Amino acid sequence: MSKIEEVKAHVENGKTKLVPGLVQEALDAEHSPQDILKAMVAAMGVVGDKFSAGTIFVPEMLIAAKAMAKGVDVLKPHLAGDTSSSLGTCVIGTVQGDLHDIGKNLVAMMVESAGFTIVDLGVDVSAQKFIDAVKENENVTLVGLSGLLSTTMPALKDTVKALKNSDLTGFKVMVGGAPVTQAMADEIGADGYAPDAGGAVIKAKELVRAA
Ligand code: B1M
Repeated sequence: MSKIEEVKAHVENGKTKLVPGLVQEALDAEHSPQDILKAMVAAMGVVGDKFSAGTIFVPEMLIAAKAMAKGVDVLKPHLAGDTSSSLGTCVIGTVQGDLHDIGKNLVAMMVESAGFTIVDLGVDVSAQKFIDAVKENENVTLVGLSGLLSTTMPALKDTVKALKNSDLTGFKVMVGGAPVTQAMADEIGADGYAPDAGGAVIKAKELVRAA
């Protein structure tokens, strides 16, 4: 088994203590940080499939998420890019009712490395909290909304609507998360959508530079 396969297997099995060391060993074995990240994301896909199949339950999902987060901590400095440009502040969070934060954290990390200052509101964030954060922070050019559950798609829609109907200006709204699509983003009036963290960087820059 290659180091990268070991990382994947240990994330799947929620080996929180072993994953950071294995990620470091994979880096030392000259696997690219992007490939290691891809393996960890794939591991979470397997975890989700097992949950759907009823072979694992919420605690196992949670521990796998913790293992992945520990691995991402080791990868973070290796994924950071050019931070020399200043593209303003990105307020980001997972919408109300939703506690999933791994994808949102990856997007925040990559968008930060592209030159944005990040204000991360965390998970289960109400529309009002997003609005307050736009008011309270300087030079907000982007608001990022993440949603992972079908049941929180209405909260995503309501948050976009509340931001767009507020008297605040000067920022674009980007949405993402597994159930979100470009068609849905268009329908709910978001300015942009990205399917993954790499795409989020491209879309964030495009939205802000076009403003
Ligand atoms: Co939950 N969960 N979960 N879960 N969970 C899913 C999402 C699910 C698909 C699993 C399944 O059934 N197969 C399913 C949702 C089904 C649906 O609604 N369509 C589900 C469910 C049902 C639930 C609960 C309801 C389970 C229960 O209690 N019975 C519950 C809900 C709790 C709540 O939120 N209120 C629940 C709880 C949890 C845990 C807390 C145990 C844990 C989350 C821990 C944490 O995040 N800290 C968890 C986990 C780990 C998962 C899976 C297994 C993995 C999610 C993940 O981290 N993926 C997930 C199954 C799956 O995704 N296949 C599942 C890896 C991550 C890198 O990908 O988050 O998609 P992702 O992010 C990507 C893109 O989506 C995109 O870029 C990211 C990076 O590439 N992206 C953006 C994300 N946000 C973006 C924002 C952008 C742009 C792109 O712009 C701003």
